Amino acid sequence: MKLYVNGTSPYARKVLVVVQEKGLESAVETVFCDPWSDPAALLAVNPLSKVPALDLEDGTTLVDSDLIAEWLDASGPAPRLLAPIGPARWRALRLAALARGVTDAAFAAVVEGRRPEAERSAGWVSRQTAALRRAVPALEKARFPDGEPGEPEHFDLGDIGLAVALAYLDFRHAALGWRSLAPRLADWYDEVGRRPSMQATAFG
Ligand SMILES: N[C@@H](CCC(=O)N[C@@H](CS)C(=O)NCC(=O)O)C(=O)O
Repeated sequence: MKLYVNGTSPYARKVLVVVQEKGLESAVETVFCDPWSDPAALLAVNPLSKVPALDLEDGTTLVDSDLIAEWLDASGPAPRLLAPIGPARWRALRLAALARGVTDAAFAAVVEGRRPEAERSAGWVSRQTAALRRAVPALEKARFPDGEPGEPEHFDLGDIGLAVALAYLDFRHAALGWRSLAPRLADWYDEVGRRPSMQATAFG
């Protein structure tokens, strides 16, 4: 199967981390492309011209990072990155949704900054930045509810979304200083950021 990605997309990185955590590197051919230039090969897989997009052997195409991550988890080998229906699954999905919202706000602010100057909205960027300031402490609370001890060895789809969202804040929003908003999350991130899957998929 072919996975369309680029090197600076947080959505693509989330899926690349899943590929590594599942040990699927030899089953997945990674194709780097620029989605903003509407390359024909990507459009054939994703008419939205967004990465990530996955082209399966039987011609089925999957778009959207969360769908692709869940599909790779369900159809690939152990370890399972999403628990069966029950509290652990809801915890992971809740965390994944909040982390995705942080990624969306962070990415929207970056895209806004790339528009021609006359078309940029400072108000839109500050709305996204305010959302990030509120959401980072909420992420910490969602990851460590009521003093629950950290489990760095546990790295499910919720944690992967969270780790990649924080990595993207470092990459594109260093001025936010997210670590001072969520010191416990910062310790957790220092730990999980050393995982081979995170190291092998660094932005750039
Ligand atoms: N909800 C999608 C978002 C994907 C997305 O927006 N990808 C960006 C790269 S970070 C992209 O390809 N943008 C190109 C465009 O919007 O034209 C997902 O989770 O996969």
